[in-house]
Amino acid sequence: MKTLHLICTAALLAGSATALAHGSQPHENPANMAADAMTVKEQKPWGIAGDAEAARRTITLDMSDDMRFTPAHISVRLGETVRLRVANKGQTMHEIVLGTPASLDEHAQLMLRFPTMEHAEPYMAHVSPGKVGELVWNFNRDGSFDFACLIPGHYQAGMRGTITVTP
Ligand SMILES: [Cu+2]
Repeated sequence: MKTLHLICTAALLAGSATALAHGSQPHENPANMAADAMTVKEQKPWGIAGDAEAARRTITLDMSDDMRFTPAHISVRLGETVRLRVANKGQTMHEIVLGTPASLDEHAQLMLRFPTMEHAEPYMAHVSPGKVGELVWNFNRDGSFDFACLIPGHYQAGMRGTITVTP
């Protein structure tokens, strides 16, 4: 069941990559409609893409080659739109991906199986060594969530953190 779902997800990702490569017929290709739909804000269990103008607070996280986020825990208020600035203090590529433990586990397994897989969503930021990345997220669901670096090996080495969203 799990395996089947992973394969389907990979097929979907491959399909949309192909659509982007051959995007000359915007209204005839159902795959292009899927690509268009990706620009619409999608509600996730851990929140929704935020508007930069709505961000009243910036939280800065450091990412390091010892596979740690600092801080490894952040707290936000329900409904808050936060700008997350992620500074890569290391010599290798790192990323931050927000999610639930289950969504991150699943995504990490995909990354292991398809290491060159391109992924880009509003709830993630890939940051080159020495650079600072940013994402804006609206935490409109309360609960406990996770963030992680899903680069193969990093997640498995414990490059994760937690987010508490309180009403
Ligand atoms: Cu990393």
